[in-house]
Amino acid sequence: MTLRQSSDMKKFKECLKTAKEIVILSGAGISAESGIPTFRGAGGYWRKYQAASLASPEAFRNNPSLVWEFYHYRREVAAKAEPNAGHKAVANFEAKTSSSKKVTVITQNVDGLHARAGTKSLIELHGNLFKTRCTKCKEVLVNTDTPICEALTNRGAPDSTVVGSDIPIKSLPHCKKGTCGGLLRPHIVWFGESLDPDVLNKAEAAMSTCDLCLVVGTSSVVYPAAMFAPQAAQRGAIVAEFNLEPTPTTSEFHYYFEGPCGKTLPVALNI
Ligand code: BJW
Ligand code: ZN
Repeated sequence: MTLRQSSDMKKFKECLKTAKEIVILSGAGISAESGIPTFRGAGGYWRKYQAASLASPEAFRNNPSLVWEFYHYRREVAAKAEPNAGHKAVANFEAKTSSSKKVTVITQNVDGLHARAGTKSLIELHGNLFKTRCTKCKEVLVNTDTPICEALTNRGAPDSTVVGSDIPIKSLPHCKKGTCGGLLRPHIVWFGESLDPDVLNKAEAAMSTCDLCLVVGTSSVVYPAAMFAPQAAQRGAIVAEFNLEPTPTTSEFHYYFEGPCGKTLPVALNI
């Protein structure tokens, strides 16, 4: 589909005023201004590893110690980070329009910053850094302990000169439910894993009825999230993208607002 694209903020705000069901689909870019590295690009490395190479079931099977060090580091960074003007603009918009509009925030982020900014109607597509799942009994629990286990104290340094990881499996976090004792893993959707069907259904339901979608700070290369907004545009919903640079899907959308979303969102959502 080829659209005549606009960066006319005034026109976009008119659409926002009249829209009844709005989805805000966010990615790592919305948390970049809170100091959380994005996945693709220069910041997407921990030690010598690209983040994506540690976010996989194979990586966890091969070296759970290394993967837990990586997630321990990420948990510490996220816990110390604060929601920024972009997260706050989204939460304020939801709060002030809740009686007149249905607003749903679908995030690919696992850092918890949308919730901490006050967003209520939130779908976390890829899980949450502060939840664990037992590899044996599958119980999911919120866990904000820092560190999550004694053995991770002073571990997880991102320095590329640190090599290997040798925490014995018995010292990594384990399930405390009854006699289970299974190894815990982060409750995160890794590459090649399916999204939680309930979570995916909720996201697809919101996407299928929205009349306006804001796509914020995502490279739109990871599926299934990458196809949500293009599909919405194809069935006639208005889609506006907020990013530092064009993405593979930009040409499919009606509006494109370039710049840090900590600056563009507070303007766009202030109606
Ligand atoms: C700013 C900014 C500022 C910066 N202001 N903007 C169909 C075709 C091909 C492949 C597949 C397919 N369907 C499924 C797949 C396989 C795979 C996939 O998509 N691969 C692609 C890479 C090709 N998908 C999956 O495996 C998914 N599972 C699945 O579909 O199961 C069924 C299935 C499996 C296999 C085959 C077919 C079906 C699961 C995906 C789970 C993704 N998990 C991760 C890791 C989480 C781990 C963790 O956090 O520890 O989630 S990957 C990583 O990417 C993370 C993110 O949520 C996700 C998206 O990244 P995001 O948010 O877009 O970040 P970036 O860094 O890419 O982009 C940041 C953007 O912000 C940039 O555009 C910047 O310009 C911008 N920006 N500062 C505004 N201030
Ligand atoms: Zn268990």
